[in-house]
Amino acid sequence: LGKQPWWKDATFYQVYPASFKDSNGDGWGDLPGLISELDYISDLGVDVVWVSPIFESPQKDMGYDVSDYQKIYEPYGTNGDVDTLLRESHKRGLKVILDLVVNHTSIEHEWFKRSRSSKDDPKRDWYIWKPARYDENGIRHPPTNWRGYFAGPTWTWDELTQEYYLHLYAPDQPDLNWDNDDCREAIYEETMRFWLDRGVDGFRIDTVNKYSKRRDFVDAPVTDPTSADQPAPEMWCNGPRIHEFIHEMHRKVLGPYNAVSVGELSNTPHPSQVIPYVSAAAKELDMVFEFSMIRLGNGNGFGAKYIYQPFPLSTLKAVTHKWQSFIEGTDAWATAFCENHDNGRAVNRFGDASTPEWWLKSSKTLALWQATLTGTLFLYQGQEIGMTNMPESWGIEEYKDIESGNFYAEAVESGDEKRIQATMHGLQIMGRDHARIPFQWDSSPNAGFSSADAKPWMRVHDDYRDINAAKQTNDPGSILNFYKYALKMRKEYRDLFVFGSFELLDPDNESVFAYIKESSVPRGLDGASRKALVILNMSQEEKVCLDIAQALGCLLTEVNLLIGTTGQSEVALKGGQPTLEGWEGR
Ligand code: TEU
Repeated sequence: LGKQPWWKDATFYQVYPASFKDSNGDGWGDLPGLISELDYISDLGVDVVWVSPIFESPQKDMGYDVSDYQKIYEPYGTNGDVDTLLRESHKRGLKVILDLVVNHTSIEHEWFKRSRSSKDDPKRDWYIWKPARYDENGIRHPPTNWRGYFAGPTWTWDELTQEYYLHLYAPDQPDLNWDNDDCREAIYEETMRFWLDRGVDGFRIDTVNKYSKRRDFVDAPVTDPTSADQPAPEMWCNGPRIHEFIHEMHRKVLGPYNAVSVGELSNTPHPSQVIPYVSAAAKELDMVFEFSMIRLGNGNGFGAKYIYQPFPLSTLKAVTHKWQSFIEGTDAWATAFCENHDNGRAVNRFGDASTPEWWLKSSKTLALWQATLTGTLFLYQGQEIGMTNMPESWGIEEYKDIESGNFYAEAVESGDEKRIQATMHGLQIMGRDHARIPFQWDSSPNAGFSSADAKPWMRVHDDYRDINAAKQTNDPGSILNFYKYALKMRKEYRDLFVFGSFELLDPDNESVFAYIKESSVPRGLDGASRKALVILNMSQEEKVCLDIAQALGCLLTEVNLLIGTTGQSEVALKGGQPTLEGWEGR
């Protein structure tokens, strides 16, 4: 393998701070709470903690709307708490990365207040301002017909200076103008070096491919004639100067600080577009999150995101294969993940949460899938205990996310009962809220997230007495202990699982997901390389096991079971045939 950067075989663990652990009973998670659980995180066997945004913010989008990059949002704690977090983490051999949200700021940020104050303000050009268009009746329209990610137009009219400003997300999140040199320098200095100087190890970089907008500001093609606003990601994703900007960020900040970086790369489904961001020679980003897998089930077109589109297992397999093998023969690097704070829980989307038995079995099988994938592995808080989506019986009032609220409101406005129901159904599977409910620590009131008399900012799941970390810590057959074991195995056989190649078997099989990981490191006297066969039964039905020896091209006596979700060392024989139980993985 040669010498590899440390972050390649590291496992990252994402903490959503508002929902992880509340130390002071205000119902909102905080840094002292996170610090108090660092032993839990470290015992899991992960290497890096990624903390979602903790900066000063009006919280219109849960801190992805920053009003002061150098100050911690008071309910989370203080800058001093960050120092403690860094010290206590580093002591345990954990690194810490923060969430860097610099495509946009909050409207409450000083920069934007200055920018909107006058057309002559030196910071006017730090945001994207455009004059209105007027039709033949003198009615005012935005400069383009673009639809934003959270529904509605990407432009908001500002009375004071009589122009529109651009926002790809909420009107409270105006886009910064990266074409302005001073603006970029301020981002590097005030949002990045400030925290790197304090000892932060790197950043998860929000919406990293949207900094360079196309300069012509033209209308997007009309794909939805019923709407005033049209999907237009090609107007702002992977724009003309994007690689120049990211390379500059690397040269001026990430490189000199030796900071690890993982960028969020939505709307970029072609390997040829992804490679330039993560090729080592390009010196841009260490890693990115490519979205094809995490988007499975989303409806097409912006307005349709929450109209659920069922997909067959073969699609999940094909997408996994594509984003496992795209780095072969390149100097680029991959990531593996199936959860984050913007999506429903994996067991509800890719596993089976229909009964406690299938929940347990499928959560372990998903763990085995993730732990055997090539690239750097990212876990999301609660994934390791199989936390599930909010119950379907919970009404729309339990959904707090701005995107959920806006898409639901849009459906209601349409007056179309079918669309309202379909949107609710989609939200129940894919809503961003599911991942944001309080972490289930134990069976005490409020799941041990907050004190018993507190009112958590999101409702605690009804099932927390059955699904919680304390219970699973003491149960050798738990999902949590399976994760710990799987992460150890992943490290021990890193040449196979982290660095190995990926070969998909039987791509059309709609029940069994099987693949071979092969190491490039020769072993034994004959110089042959080690292989692992991963077989995951992604269905409730028993399935005849494929011919293991044949798949691996060796004798069955040469095959060892490294890990299995049932704890059985032998494959069960049913009617003389080796058989996998429902949702068994080996
Ligand atoms: O998300 C960016 C993004 O493009 C989406 O994945 C996002 O989930 C949204 O649902 C698109 O419809 C990042 C953050 O992860 C997200 O939480 C923020 O809301 C967003 O940026 C804006 O900062």
